[in-house]
Amino acid sequence: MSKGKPLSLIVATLFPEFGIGFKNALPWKLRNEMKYFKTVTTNAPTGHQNAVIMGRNTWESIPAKFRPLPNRLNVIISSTLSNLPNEDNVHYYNTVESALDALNSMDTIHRVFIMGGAQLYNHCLYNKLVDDLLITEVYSNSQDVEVPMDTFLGKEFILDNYTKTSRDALEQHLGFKPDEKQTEGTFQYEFTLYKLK
Ligand code: FOL
Repeated sequence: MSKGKPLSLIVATLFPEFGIGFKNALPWKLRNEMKYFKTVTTNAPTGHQNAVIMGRNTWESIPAKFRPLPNRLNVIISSTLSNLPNEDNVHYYNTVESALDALNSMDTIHRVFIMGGAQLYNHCLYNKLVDDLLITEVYSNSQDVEVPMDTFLGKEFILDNYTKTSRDALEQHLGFKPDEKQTEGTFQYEFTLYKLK
């Protein structure tokens, strides 16, 4: 394992419980939020591209027409490495540590993002592999309809070990000014940056 390229975790979570999924899918459809994910993970200087690291379940949750995610090196972590497609711009590793070692030695890779799911997020959090958390805080507007959730981030661990930064720090990190508080359907959300204490 090595320190090298900036390593960020990117996630949209339902507050206050830090729910992230239901039945191996996102529990909502937030068009502009997905656009933010795409922009942030794709933006790289000319001649470079970013890498997105995901677990096999997350890979399978991406609609076939969108994968591999274009203009990014797609890195899939799978302990079995079986039944995986052989595609351009898709690399496989057994562990996230071996993936990071390999990516750190690739000159054309700019930033590296951990994009889920829960197993990979929580492994990277508990092992303090990531310094920056790009968290979209999602809130439900609806009091009577509960959002179904069966997958969560380690909320206590995040609040104990990370601090939410200012909007300025977020803009500096991203290199652009994202939209402020937004509403889509029955959800409100806000883009934030948390840093390791
Ligand atoms: N982080 C954030 N902030 N929001 C998310 O929705 C999110 N989702 C995942 C990981 N981190 C996230 C994992 N799930 C696609 C689909 C599912 C997914 C991640 C990405 C996907 O298809 N992305 C396309 C854009 C699709 C579209 O335009 O609708 C891409 O090119 O990034």
